[in-house]
Amino acid sequence: MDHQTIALSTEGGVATITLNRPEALNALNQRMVSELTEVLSMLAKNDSVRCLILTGSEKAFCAGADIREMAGQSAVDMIRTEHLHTFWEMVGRYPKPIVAALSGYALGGGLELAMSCDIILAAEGTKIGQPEINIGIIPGGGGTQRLTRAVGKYKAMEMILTGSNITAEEARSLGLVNRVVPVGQHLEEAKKVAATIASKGPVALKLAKQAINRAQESALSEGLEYERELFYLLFATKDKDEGMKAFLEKRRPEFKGE
Ligand code: DAK
Repeated sequence: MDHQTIALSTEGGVATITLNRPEALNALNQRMVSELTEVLSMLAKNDSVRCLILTGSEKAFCAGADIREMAGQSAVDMIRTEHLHTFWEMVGRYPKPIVAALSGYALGGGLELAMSCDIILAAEGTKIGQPEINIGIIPGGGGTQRLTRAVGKYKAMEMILTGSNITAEEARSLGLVNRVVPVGQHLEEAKKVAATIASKGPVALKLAKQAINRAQESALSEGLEYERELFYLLFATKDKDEGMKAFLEKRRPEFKGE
């Protein structure tokens, strides 16, 4: 597919997807959702890619779903937009780590997209929120669930019921953002984190992500059992042999995802 709304670049095991609809502050329209779905599926199958970065521009990570497009849609139209559900499902269960690098605005579906990623870095002053209530709807891409798990019931209630934004700094203090960096440095910082992640064993990365995500949705005893099973499974990989051998031989490991 010829990409009109996103850009893709890859370097040393890290793929960077840049949202690119500057005229609409990177609002997610159907075209962008289709392009993201296509690129994410392709990168999931590409063994040379071990970590992804999702970013936008300095002015906006993403101002949410495209209101111009949604304005004319009925409930039935929304129910029929199968690709939307496929997309949100796919990002939420993506097999490789994704670092979100925010700047400017991360609102509505934009924040939901960031929360579906695994690590969130933000430039100073980034405005973060779920403003859907201001246009007569509620979050539809997981915001009521993921935000509540991230910041707790009361802050989530305040953000979602009032529709007001918080800053990157406040989001960091709430545990919603990993790190706040100076304006213009969010992508550089994300590249450093992603390069570190990309140097690890891909199978271990995948299973670690799976186990942490399970903690979000299961009882502790079930999560612990799941972790144990995945932990044992890693002892069947060559990467485990290589990682431990490299440690004992005092050299850097070369993980192959086997
Ligand atoms: N949609 C479409 N266009 C948008 C947009 C959006 N979300 N946000 C900004 N734009 C456009 C503006 O219309 C304007 O276009 P022109 O008028 O120049 O043609 C251009 O971007 C620049 O925006 P502003 O002139 O408004 O810029 P300001 O700096 O004054 O304000 C702002 C920036 C971000 C505060 C403001 O643009 C704003 O409030 N934007 C709307 C934010 C918002 O309400 N976001 C939530 C949208 S609802 C689902 C999953 C998810 C969702 C839905 C369903 N399913 C799985 C079913 C998600 C829903 C949402 O995100």
